[in-house]
Amino acid sequence: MKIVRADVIVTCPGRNFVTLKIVTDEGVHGIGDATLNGRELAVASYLKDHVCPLLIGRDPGCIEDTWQYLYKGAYWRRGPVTMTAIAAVDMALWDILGKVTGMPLYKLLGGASRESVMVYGHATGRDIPEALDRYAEHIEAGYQAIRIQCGVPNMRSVYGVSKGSGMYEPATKGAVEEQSWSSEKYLDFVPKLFEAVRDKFGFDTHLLHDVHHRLTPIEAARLGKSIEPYRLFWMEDPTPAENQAGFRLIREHTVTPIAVGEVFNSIWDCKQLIEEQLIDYIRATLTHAGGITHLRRIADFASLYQVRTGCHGPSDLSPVCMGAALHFDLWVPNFGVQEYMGFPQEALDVFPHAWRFERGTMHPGEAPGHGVDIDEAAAARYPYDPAYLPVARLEDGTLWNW
Ligand code: GCO
Ligand code: MG
Repeated sequence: MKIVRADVIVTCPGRNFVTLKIVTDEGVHGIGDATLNGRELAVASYLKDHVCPLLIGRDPGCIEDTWQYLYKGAYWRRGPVTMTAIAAVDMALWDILGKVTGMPLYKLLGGASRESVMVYGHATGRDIPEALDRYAEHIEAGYQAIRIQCGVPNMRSVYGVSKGSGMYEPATKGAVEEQSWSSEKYLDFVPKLFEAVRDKFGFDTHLLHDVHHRLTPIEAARLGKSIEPYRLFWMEDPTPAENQAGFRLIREHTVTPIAVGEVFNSIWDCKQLIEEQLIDYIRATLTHAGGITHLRRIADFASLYQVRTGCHGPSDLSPVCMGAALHFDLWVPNFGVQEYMGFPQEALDVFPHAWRFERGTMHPGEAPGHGVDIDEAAAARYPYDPAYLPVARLEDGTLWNW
């Protein structure tokens, strides 16, 4: 079998998504997610201008060789744009293999290690009472794991809290939104949020929280220590992770589990974090970390150190990534949890999918491949609409980590 076409589809059903569609001479097609929030067209161009021409004539079954060819063959290794493009190819090729063999992806990987995939949802509020209401709704919906984010008193804006009543969506159209940040105010306030959750709901749900790269290592250590009584499932991205050794400082002070990796795109970004056991959960995901072929490598390496997976799953990764991730999660032996934010209805219409949600757990379904397709006519009704992620500034105007 040979690849005869590779097309890039950019669409905005509620938000922007980039999808790669690969077609074979036998008429089988596979799709992969290539969405990099706020930088979508860079990946679309990388694929269209530099990768698609190389795919024509290749055997779609040579998945590993194609991965190595695109990674080593570019000479310029790693980086979010390159690795997202490679991931889309990889996801589409696994999809084709599944369709050709008639097997769902999780079976190709080695079969299910569990009955279903535990997902965590987002409970967010402008203040503690509102956040607790959202938390209660998640318990009601059956979630066993819930992330909580909340507005901080006297701080203009904060990561993870929606402005209106709708779904949280950080990317904005037009001008880049400027948010403000004070680590001091946050650190004084946030333990009270967790205390309120545990006081009201007890310890039966897994409690998660995203620090979104805002603290220094010693501040993160202080946070982790101060929230130990509330026994979080994890504190996410407590500090930027370019300097992996920086996490030693956090580890020396606290037993609060740490999850990192949503901005990682290669095993090299987390090698030290994993082998020194500086984290508990690796959050790299298929779309940004080289697809199934590479994420499997990361997960296998992590398993040697009892680090479990906690794949990133925001609404800015498409339903294609969600489907493929659920197959991966169902198989991966060292699974921790999967993030699930949900999607706007228009996005679900553009991407018909076999995956399903049921009371806090998900299943990828039994369709061959990853079980997600694209309705191109529907996609064409939603043209690309540029949007940017916000930036954060300290209260004196210094640009900070968003
Ligand atoms: C998460 C993430 C997201 C990111 C977003 C950026 O934990 O889900 O932090 O909310 O901010 O994916 O595009
Ligand atoms: Mg995050």
